[in-house]
Amino acid sequence: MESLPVPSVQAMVAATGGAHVPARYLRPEVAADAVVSNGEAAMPIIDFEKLLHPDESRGESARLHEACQEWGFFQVWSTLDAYSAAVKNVADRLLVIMSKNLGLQPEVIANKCVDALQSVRMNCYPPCAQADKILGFSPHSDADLLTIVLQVNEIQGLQVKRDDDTWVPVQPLEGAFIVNVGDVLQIFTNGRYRSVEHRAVVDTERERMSIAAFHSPSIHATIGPLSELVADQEMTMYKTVDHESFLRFLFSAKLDGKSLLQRMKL
Ligand SMILES: O=C(O)CCC(=O)C(=O)O
Repeated sequence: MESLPVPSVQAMVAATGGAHVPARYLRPEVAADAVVSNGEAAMPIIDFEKLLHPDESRGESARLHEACQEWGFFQVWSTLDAYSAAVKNVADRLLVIMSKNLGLQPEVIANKCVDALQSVRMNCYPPCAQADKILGFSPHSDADLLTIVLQVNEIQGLQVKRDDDTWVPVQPLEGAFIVNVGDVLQIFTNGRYRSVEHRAVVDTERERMSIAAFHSPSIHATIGPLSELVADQEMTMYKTVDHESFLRFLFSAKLDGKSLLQRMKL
């Protein structure tokens, strides 16, 4: 059977700006159908956090049950709070294991993170026809302890700088976070752990999105090599400053490679 060649919708819109719609696409019932105004019959919204909360799950679960029976459609509301709490948990657990790997008591880094700071940034990189001539994000290292990045739509873009100055693209892995050591962890560990420069390139055709969650110690913590790691005979590589001074360094520095670490060097 031969198929009938029809122009694509995009081509039609491009040709007439959408002014001319071929007869076979016209649907008179759209104008005739009753559409209730917004709010008159709002689709159920389920709060995902409540659904998982021991005290509130019963009520929310009943609403979910009803939504499935009455509507068969519902929206799930999950705030960035739920996401940020989940990634903070991942960061905290990784920091405990890292402490042990460094020969420290598990809580040494965690103790610096009571009332830790966390910030979350959503990055959106529109496509660009000249993608090979631009960058989505300039080379930089992160000024925190640990960054956890979710590549939302699994389009490659993040690149990590290696010692030989080559850039290695990070292959998005479905369901995986990308974690990178930040400047503060490099300073805490007196250089044992490396905060590495990275950048983001853009795609020629597809938009890319990522969510980066930055985890830093408490504002009251001092930023400097951990005393437990700086043995008498080991050279201390970085200054110790209070967190506020560190942040002042950060905000007065350009987003330029590892310039912040350079300023912290002794
Ligand atoms: O988009 C990415 O994958 C990385 C973003 C990033 O480096 C940042 O937000 O600091």
